[in-house]
Amino acid sequence: MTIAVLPGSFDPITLGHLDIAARAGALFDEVIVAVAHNSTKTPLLDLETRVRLAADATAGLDGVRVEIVDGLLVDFCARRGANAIVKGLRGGADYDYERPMALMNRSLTGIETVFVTGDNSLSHIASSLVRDVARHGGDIAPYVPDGVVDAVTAALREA
Ligand code: COD
Repeated sequence: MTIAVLPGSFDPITLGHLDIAARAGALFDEVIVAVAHNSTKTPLLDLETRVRLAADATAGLDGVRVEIVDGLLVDFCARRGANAIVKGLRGGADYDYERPMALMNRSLTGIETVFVTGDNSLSHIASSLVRDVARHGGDIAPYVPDGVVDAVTAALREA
């Protein structure tokens, strides 16, 4: 049984994240989409909403489930018996950002990070841009799974 952990802030989950989850699902028996509790970023969406949207979006993907990760990612991976961390790459900037984390995580416990190249047609999609477009009144529906537009709109109204 091979298990991969796909961590992120998922603030909100996008079609780019979903593409990586589907690709990881084809490579591993189980994929745990791990929603970070204590991200260094201050999220727009609360943890419960990010988890719910990720669970709804991945419901149709065999072997993919959603959990919350808090503390060190490698400790979570060890508790779940994970064989690898999966990260999605949109381009060189993602690689530069992810590479030190991959090396640190391997240095901590030996776990490998598998980099998956996403669909090129989704490579411009980032949660931060989605939030920015929504904040300025743009339509984010083409970039996110069902349910995300309403959740982001509600969160912005309350912010
Ligand atoms: N196409 C392909 N991949 C994509 C796309 C897209 N359109 N959009 C996002 N991705 C990928 C990202 O490159 C990333 O791999 C993943 O999806 C998640 O992205 P985000 O933006 O939701 O999540 P991040 O980058 O904010 O998450 C950072 C983590 C929470 C994963 C990181 O901070 C972490 O591991 N924290 C745990 C604490 C820890 O262990 N720290 C020590 C690490 S060395």
